[in-house]
Amino acid sequence: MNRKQASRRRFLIGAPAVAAGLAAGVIGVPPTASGQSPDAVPPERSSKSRNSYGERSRFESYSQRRLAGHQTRDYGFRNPMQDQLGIITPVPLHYILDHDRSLEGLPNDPPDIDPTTHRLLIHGMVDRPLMLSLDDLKRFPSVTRIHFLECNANSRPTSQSGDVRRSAAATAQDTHGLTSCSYWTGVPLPVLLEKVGASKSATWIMAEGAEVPKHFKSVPMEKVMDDCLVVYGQNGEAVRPEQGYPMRLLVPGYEGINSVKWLRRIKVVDEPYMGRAESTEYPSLRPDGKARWFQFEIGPKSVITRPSGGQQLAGPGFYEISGLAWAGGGKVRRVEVSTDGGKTWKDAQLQDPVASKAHTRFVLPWEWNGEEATLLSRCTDERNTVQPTKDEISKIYNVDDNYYKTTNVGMGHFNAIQPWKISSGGSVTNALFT
Ligand SMILES: Nc1nc2c(c(=O)[nH]1)N[C@H]1C(S)=C(S)[C@@H](COP(=O)(O)O)O[C@H]1N2
Ligand SMILES: [Mo]
Repeated sequence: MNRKQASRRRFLIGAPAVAAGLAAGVIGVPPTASGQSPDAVPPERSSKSRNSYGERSRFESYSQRRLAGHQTRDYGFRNPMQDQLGIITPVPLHYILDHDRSLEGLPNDPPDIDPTTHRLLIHGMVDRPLMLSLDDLKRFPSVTRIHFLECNANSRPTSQSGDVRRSAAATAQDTHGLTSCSYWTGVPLPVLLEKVGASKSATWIMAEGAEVPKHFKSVPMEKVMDDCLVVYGQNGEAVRPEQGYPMRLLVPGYEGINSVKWLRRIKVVDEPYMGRAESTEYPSLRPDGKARWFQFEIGPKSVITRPSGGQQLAGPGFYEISGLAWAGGGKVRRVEVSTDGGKTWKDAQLQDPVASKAHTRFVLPWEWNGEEATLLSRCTDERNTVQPTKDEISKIYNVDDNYYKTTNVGMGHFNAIQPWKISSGGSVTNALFT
């Protein structure tokens, strides 16, 4: 073993013990621990009743961040993905996106739904309309699957006031925090549609939520029959209120707006309903007036979460570059990482499990020499579709770089390769629009 390998080994072994001692946001190689012993036994504190719902350590402080300058009629929170380990988003940190609550003069809290009185109606072009309680739903055969959700506005380069997505100071939470990934439990929708005897000539469903503004969305029947679920479980417990308690539609790999929360009605129909979600707002508009319509599937995307914007490298030496990749079209096949601004690329290692339409953790060992560097990651999905650069997206939209500085128009599905710039002093900044 040469000296480099030896120090790397010490890092890997020593890391968990010393990580807690590092200042928040600082990442790097811990000092050698030879000749030292672990700290004394920590002080005991009286703790909460053992019967209560647990809490994390009081020393952990990462949290969701309220959406600033998003559409005023939307309310939500971004996920602190730069602090997340593995691929499952802790339920209390899952991003949130709710429409129209302020328009209706409603509080921002999710609707307070009693599961014993909540019902899901399945009707329309069916032989036997059905009214299901949560208990009824739980009597159907269930599946549990890992899937991400992502708002089509995630990473979108608009800059309403207070929005830092275009600034050098943006963190991964700012640029990519409107996506999260959970282990969902529920019933395949085709099973329920067979039970009601859905007509063979039906081509769409319309799904509606139970909240006062009654968000609704049309979903093509082909997608429904492929992999849609009605879920009631999230990471081993009931779907939490913000995510749609007691049940939500889950449309894996499609933009989040399809996954209707607080699901109370599914109507089997033969055309899309052309509500706001399909007509006026969600198509991605080009400056020349043309729009991409019915673009539901999330393209291949990735982001390095460590090191990422706002973090500070402790000094030259060994780092594990780590990030998340995902694709609405299936599994992530490959993630490449560049540490020299795109001149050369290396294959990152994909950590198990690599699930379909799920966040996938990638890692790459890296020796930082202390010079300026730009880190990039590029995802390829199982169909061999490759994550585009910003310039490739510009071509599709027929825009130049000035467009990004001024536009407040929604350019949804923005999945450009994200560059993080590392200064010689070790600070990490957003280099996408700066
Ligand atoms: N009933 C209902 N469902 C909804 C919404 C909503 O406002 N009401 N927002 C949609 C949008 S735009 C997104 S991105 C996802 C967000 O899901 P989450 O809040 O669980 O992250 O839910 C979708 N489902
Ligand atoms: Mo969304």
